[in-house]
Amino acid sequence: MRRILAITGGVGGAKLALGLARHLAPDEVLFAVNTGDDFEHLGLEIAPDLDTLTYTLAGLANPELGWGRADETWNFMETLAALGGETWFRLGDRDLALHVARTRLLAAGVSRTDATDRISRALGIEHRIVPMSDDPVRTLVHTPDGTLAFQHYFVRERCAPTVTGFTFDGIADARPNPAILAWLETATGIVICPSNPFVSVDPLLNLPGLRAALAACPAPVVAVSPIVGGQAIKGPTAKMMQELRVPATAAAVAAHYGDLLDGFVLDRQDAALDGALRPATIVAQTVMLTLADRMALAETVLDFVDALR
Ligand code: FO1
Repeated sequence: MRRILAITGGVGGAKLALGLARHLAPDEVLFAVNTGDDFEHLGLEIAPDLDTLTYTLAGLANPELGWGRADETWNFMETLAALGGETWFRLGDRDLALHVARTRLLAAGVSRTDATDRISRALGIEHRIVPMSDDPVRTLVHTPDGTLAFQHYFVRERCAPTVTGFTFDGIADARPNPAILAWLETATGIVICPSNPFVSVDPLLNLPGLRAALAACPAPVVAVSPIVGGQAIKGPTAKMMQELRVPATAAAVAAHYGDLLDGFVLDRQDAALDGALRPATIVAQTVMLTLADRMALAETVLDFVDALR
């Protein structure tokens, strides 16, 4: 039996996560999700990466936007705009209900882990999704003009400012989710989904003790490159790498994870790097346009993990 820990951030990670969920039973995979993107907005607790994975696994994700819900309507936003409210971060009518539900659970003293469980179960998800920590961690984006909260950089400023670095506010006092540490005791593989290494995966790896726990776990760690042929499939990963003066290449992503990795999955476009990196490599089609692509990549990754055991 497999026991996979899948580490995931936003849209790209959720695609592979869906493929993994189609191959693995609920007791064979734990999805550990970045919460550095979380913020409080309009009085609501928003957890974008948890939301994206939750909607994806529930079959409710908005395929055009990549975030939020399918079949969305925007009456709340339009009404808020008419009242002169803040509309740079769009909350659809259906999506809004999830944030209200989460906010009420957290206000009642329910942990983020239990709130996530309750919401995902209510949406019919059998696989387990856990926030990386029950403690708040906030990704801050440093730019030459000052520091921005992550969603202000990402959504409000549309990733336009030049990035000089990131910090994860609260991380020193945040404990890794105990469910993740417990899972590692019996894990047979760790998969880092094709999420942004700097803002989606690093918050998790920087939680006190978590990187060491991953390294100490005998299961192989395999990452899937979010960079294909020098470009990010989605989002600002390549732009960030250029601004951080790191080459925007799959090789640089593998180097970023360093000795944590036992295996690295390259896209066909980067086949020239196969065998030329420190971890073991395989070449696959990592661009996931269809459900079949997601399932095929998940199967390839799971076979690679098994081969490295
Ligand atoms: N991303 C946007 O680009 N614009 C939005 O208005 C927006 C709203 C939004 C609401 C709820 C939610 O869970 C996510 C939302 N996102 C939006 C996505 C998002 O914040 C980012 O894609 C992630 O933080 C990056 O992983």
